[in-house]
Amino acid sequence: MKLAVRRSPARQAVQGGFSMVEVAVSLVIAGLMSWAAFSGYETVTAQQEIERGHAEAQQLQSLLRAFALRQGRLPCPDASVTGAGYESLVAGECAPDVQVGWFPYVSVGLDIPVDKFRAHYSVFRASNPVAAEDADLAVVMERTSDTADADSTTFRDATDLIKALNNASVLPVSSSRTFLTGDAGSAGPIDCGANLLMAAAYWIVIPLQDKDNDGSRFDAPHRSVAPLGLCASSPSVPVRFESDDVVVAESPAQLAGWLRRSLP
Ligand SMILES: [Ca+2]
Ligand SMILES: [Ca+2]
Ligand SMILES: [Ca+2]
Repeated sequence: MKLAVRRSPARQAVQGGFSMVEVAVSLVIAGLMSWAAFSGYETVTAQQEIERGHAEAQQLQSLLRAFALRQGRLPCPDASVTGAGYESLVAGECAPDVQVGWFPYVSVGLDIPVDKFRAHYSVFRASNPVAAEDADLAVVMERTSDTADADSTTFRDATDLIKALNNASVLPVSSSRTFLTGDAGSAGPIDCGANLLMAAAYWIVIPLQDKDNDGSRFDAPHRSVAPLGLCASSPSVPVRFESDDVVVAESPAQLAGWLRRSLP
């Protein structure tokens, strides 16, 4: 049903004038709103991406821990240039000089993600000819003098990795092994040369965007070209103007504690 509304010619003219003003005003408002909506959208997207980066990093951390518990070692990095996703093994063992590379996605049962989520990964390695003092976390080794008899459940298992982690935790922090620097806050400056904060059993860095505009998604202090550095900023580092890299890491003592709590 239609309702007919009668208007006087004068009222129609006034109404026509209002309409033009209204149109002009509403155009301006619409413009402002879409501008606000657009910039808001960009902020939300950047925030969502960072949250997704954190979620990805936590998933990799969970997989890494499960791998450690099951295998009695940490995964070997993928040292290939392009990152095919496989551990860099030689005769079934992590190649001796491989401490850092791409995260070995395929070897731990994952698909390789898109570039902005594709992580670099470093593992702590300090081999020692005395097995009881060895701290090479990427290698399975009997470190607690168990023998390979049928009754032994602790031969070359997670307890031997815990031994290696304990050995690692008493070594002085060194720039020649996987380590963390500060967070530009309470953990001190982000300075891989001057602030060797602590040894890390491993670190994982997800690059997201190229915020420091050097042509690589990885931002300082994380190196993007060979040789990759063994240094990552502390996981507590906030998102900064010049870096949105997401870091997860654990000290040897932290990972040993998690393994002890998780042992059957
Ligand atoms: Ca053992
Ligand atoms: Ca970045
Ligand atoms: Ca960069």
